Amino acid sequence: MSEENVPEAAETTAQDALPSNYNAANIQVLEGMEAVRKRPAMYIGDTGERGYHHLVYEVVDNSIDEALAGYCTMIDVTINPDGSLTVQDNGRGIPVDMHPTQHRPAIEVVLTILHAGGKFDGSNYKVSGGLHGVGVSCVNALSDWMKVDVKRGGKVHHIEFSRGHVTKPLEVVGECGEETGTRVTFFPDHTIFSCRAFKWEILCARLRELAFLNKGVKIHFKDNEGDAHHEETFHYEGGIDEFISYLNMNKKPLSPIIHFEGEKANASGVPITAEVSLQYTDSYSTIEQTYCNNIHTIEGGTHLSGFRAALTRTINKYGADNKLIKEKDNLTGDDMREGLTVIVSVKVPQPQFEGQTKTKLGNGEVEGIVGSIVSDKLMTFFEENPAVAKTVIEKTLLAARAREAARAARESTRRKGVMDGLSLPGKLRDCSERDPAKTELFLVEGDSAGGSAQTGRDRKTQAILPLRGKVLNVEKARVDRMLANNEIRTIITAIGCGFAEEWDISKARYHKIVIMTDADVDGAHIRTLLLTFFYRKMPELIEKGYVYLAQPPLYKVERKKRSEYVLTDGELTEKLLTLGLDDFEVKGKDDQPLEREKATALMRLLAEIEMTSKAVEERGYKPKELLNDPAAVGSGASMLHKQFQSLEGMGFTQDDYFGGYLPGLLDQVRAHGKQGLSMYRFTGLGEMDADELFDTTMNPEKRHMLRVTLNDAVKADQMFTLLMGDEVEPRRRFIEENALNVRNLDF
Ligand code: 0RA
Repeated sequence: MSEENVPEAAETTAQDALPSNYNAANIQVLEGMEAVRKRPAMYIGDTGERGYHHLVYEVVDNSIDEALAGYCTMIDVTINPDGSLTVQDNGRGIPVDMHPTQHRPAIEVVLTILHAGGKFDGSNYKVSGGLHGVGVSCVNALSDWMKVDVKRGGKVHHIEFSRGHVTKPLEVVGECGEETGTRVTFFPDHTIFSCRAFKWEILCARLRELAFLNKGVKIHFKDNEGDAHHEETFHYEGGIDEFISYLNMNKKPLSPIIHFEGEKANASGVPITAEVSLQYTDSYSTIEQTYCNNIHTIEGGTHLSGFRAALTRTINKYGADNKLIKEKDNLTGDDMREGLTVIVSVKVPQPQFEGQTKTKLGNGEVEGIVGSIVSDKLMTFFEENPAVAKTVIEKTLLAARAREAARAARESTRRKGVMDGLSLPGKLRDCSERDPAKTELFLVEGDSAGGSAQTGRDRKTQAILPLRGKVLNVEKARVDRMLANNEIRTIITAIGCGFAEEWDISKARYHKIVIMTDADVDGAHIRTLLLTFFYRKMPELIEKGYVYLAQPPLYKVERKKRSEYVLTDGELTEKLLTLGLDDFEVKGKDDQPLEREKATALMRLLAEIEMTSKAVEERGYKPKELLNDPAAVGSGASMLHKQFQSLEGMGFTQDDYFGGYLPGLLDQVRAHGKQGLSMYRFTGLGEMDADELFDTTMNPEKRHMLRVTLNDAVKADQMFTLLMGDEVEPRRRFIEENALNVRNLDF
């Protein structure tokens, strides 16, 4: 079809050329949309959770482009009650006039022809663009339906599609005066995707990142689905500098935030821009996040190597010139990056993405551009701030010494065969199966639970490693101290992937590593310490989804000689209420019995109110006063408000609660549920015998396990720093703020 070479003038003037040409255009649309639907993964990566959310990024990227071009200041993203999603912006609006060669409204062309999302005049290159940069037409092809409204030229235009084909042609539906903008609503095609819903956390992380990367753009995000109703606005005038302070919010800074930016034409005279922001903290870890055209380049590339080379060069030169670094100090780039948080963001006209996941920037010219702006400006910064330079270099020297000590420690353990899995730790009770895809390693708190687990397990596929005492907090220890810790060394050896430079995920001896700790404060602490270790030192285990949390039951409930295990407090309440409502009549305000469904909803709500009230009281407040104090803020106050609104929605008043009538009702129902029931609360894994532990927690047929995932790596980093790091005040504040929402502590 691209061979069809009709002169443009003939096309636009000769009316009778239209039908056949229109047909050709139709075929182009048909083929394009079908191609995407046939091989969706080729266009958006995959059809799971990642691809599902990628649809949103493709649409938002168009709005970001409008913002980068200077026409849009606000982007509104909403998850709708029906599971569809809306992206609205105040940009110029997608053009709606007749397309000169396609003889259809331009908007139809933009939304149905592959790669037609770019600007028509060719003067603008598209700098944003999703990972695959496929454009909004792909989203259309993969949506069960899409509805688009455009405000442009004083009119509101509307068009609808299904699976990439027009179902309602473009029409004018109203007037809008001077206003302009685009609103796209779509519902992904569930015959193509395995994912079923948009996740708040995933979208939040990306939208926040986009707001940091594109300073000044205001992104408003709202979740109207289910009873969640979250809402957040991301707007950062400070751009990537604010990104750095966000990333470092719980760390102790050793330097101010240092910002560089520059621009340079590439070989064809088109500008490449680079922006770098960095800060040193007293942490032992490094955060390097690089972006090209707003795409997170996870595998790095030329912008990262340009930055690293310049940092090493500059520190070495400044250190040598000022006699802070000697030849024998033998510093490496890694040493110079300990405690560093850096964002590198480049905008490149024709980016080349390489690597396994196509997230490695390949454009060679970028290396020099980033390198030269960093070298020049960092040297100037050091010269003007010698005290900061000295602090940074001292940290670097300490890192080098620790690295040398760690190397010696590794060398000696390797000689003993510990690191390569040749000699497995004596405490490990290994399984017989050798295919790691079929095996599981249980990290068990305490020797007694370890004993039960060892007796109860499936010897073929389940290995047990009992852990004695506390695991080292790797957030506060350098590598040398870490490798001197027995517990840590044993875990490294058992897993078999090695460590640091020798790390090799393909050597994993188990594809499930299950943390099994008691359901008490100590257990939670050990779990967090282990997660910190995996997250900081073996992140690939988490990325691959190899790390799990066992879910041992909290209660054993017996009734009529039948016993049952209950996992959580919430589940127990639910159980008691269900049993309690059997043969029990709950009366409403009008003295009429409530339907079972309504009674259940009421009891659930009352149990929630009871829980919130308790938490509020523990913090020294009176729920009733808090509710009626217009100045009251905080999670407790807002939660109570919502709960009492729901209660009023069911026809009850505050007095019904605070007067004691409703709490009495709840107690009655619970007491009724408890009749003939015996309950036992487990305080530790050690209380279960081998069979019981296997049945409830380890048996693959029956158990519940949570897979540890990373929806928001930035949040996870902050949380580990916060929970395990040195700063006391932010931790106290965090725990206080989240006392009502303990679930937040599990990431
Ligand atoms: C093509 C050309 C122009 C704008 C857009 C597309 C556009 C697309 C989307 C998608 C979501 N929001 C959007 N906003 C704009 C340029 C229009 C002009 O030159 O006036």
